[in-house]
Amino acid sequence: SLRQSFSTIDVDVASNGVAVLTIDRPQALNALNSKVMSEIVSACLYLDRNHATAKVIIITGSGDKAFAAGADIKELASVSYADAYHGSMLNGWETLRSVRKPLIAAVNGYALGGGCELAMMCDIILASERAQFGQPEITLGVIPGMGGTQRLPRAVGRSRAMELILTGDFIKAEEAVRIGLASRAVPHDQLMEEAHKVAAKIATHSVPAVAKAKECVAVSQEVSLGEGLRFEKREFWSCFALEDQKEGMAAFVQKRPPVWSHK
Ligand code: CO8
Repeated sequence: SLRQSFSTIDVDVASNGVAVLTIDRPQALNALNSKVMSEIVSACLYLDRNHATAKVIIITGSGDKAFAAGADIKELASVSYADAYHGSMLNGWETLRSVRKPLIAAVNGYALGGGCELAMMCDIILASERAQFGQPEITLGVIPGMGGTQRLPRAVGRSRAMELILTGDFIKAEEAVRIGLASRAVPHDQLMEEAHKVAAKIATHSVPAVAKAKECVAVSQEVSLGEGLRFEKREFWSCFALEDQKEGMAAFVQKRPPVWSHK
């Protein structure tokens, strides 16, 4: 089974299409070593390819303390520049961008360094009231390396991102919501229930329409407004090549719920 093919993460896919991927190294605060990283990427790519099974993927951390407290410092400590440059260490991350299904980060505790960056690779960040976010790499004599210097300013603006990245300070869930890093903070014991609610609702929609909407928003983070609007217009009209567009609009007119073929 899917679950048995991984050792550092747990993967569960429910019949409503909601998959939950749990980083399972609570004793190391779910620190992201090479194995964890490659398993997260493989699991997401696998779930993305299998239309029938998962429609939305929730990523969370096991235990009560951490989503992920960063890359594994014990593993990184001895890496040489030559190894990192020639090796493929952590290169797999970029391929998470190719996942078409929505990724929801359910941040149950510390999301630091690579953990904060993993959350920012997701499409929606839901935070437990116990969550803390930060990019403490500067305190280790390095800088963020999995997208922090690029995604954080896009999420919260340049000044706030600079302050977080240059001080290494942590912020609490409420502050993360206020500055737009997380979409919502919820009581700790309701985090997974809320994440499931959001995921389940997304899973009721047309799979290709959801993928197109996600792709357009992702593109907005990379290109000029003009280019983005042109991309959106093409994707909007391309929806009319889908059976789901015919069904969705017919269902509205006939005052009945749509039955998606996801095609
Ligand atoms: N790596 C390895 N082990 C960790 C990490 C980590 N990031 N974080 C915590 N642990 C371990 C601790 O070493 C400890 O293990 P042990 O029991 O064997 O001593 C255990 O988890 C529990 O941690 P603490 O005792 O420290 O727990 P506290 O409650 O006292 O503190 C903190 C919690 C504040 C979260 C603290 O653990 C901490 O500061 N952790 C490190 C946070 C950090 O600096 N993260 C950034 C790491 S660097 C990074 O992410 C770079 C990513 C870019 C990679 C780019 C590749 C291309």
